[in-house]
Amino acid sequence: MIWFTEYWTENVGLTVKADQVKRIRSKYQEILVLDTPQFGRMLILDGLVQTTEKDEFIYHEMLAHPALLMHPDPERVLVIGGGDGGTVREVLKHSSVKEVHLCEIDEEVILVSEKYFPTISEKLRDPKVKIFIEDGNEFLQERQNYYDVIIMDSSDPVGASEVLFQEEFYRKVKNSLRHNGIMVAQTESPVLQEEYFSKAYREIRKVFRNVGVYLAYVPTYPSGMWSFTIASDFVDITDTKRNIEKVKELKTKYFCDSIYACLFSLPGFVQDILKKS
Ligand code: SPD
Repeated sequence: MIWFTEYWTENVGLTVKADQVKRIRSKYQEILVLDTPQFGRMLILDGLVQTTEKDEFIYHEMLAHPALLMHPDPERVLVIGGGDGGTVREVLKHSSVKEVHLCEIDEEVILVSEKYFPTISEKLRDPKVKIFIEDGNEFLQERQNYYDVIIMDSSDPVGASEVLFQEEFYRKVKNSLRHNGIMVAQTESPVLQEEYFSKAYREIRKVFRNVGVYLAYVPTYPSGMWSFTIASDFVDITDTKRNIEKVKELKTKYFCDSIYACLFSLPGFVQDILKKS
């Protein structure tokens, strides 16, 4: 057994007792797989927890379902990042979806997930899924006006992922969306990463007409309070009654109709951060 710590800031972190299952250095990052008594198996990239067997459903359900419900008829979906496959699995719960493109820069993440996280990666080889091992930023340039929903399942905005949190990138996302297109991105913790959170909101608002922020409780992410930012030019993303009757069919464990109905209820201090962003 070892003790692993993810440093959330210079002064605070998440420490778990664990057995090391796999540690490799890919072309892009260090990939670590741990078995922990509390959170089950954990996937860690460059020292940052990406997903755990115990709480992955919270993040993946909350990232995927609101945008897919708000879109009138989502057929083509792009997931950028998300090589573990959890977001793809949730997207495929929507029967209107005909095609899911997964653009992941690091093929090793996919291979490790398929070997060590079968319940998360189980839909990666579904016939509706096409995997592209490419840089998301370059990938978008070649696909204009194509997707109904684009989901940013990125790692934190450091290193290769930094560009995915900038205005220029969000413009590319917008150009790749069809009419009624919706984008949703994971946008960090308002508690411990206020700068990143606030910057993502600011940059996304420069590009899209309608922007909303919602939260979920993800125990293994910094502070546990995690944010998602959803945006569209043509869809009123504040209408959380749209398709609410479909929520029960999704077979989810965290996302449910009452969470959907009050998706944009935010604590006062988070509203204040957004107001001054
Ligand atoms: N601090 C970790 C944020 C990671 C967000 N992406 C996770 C990818 C899981 N599919």
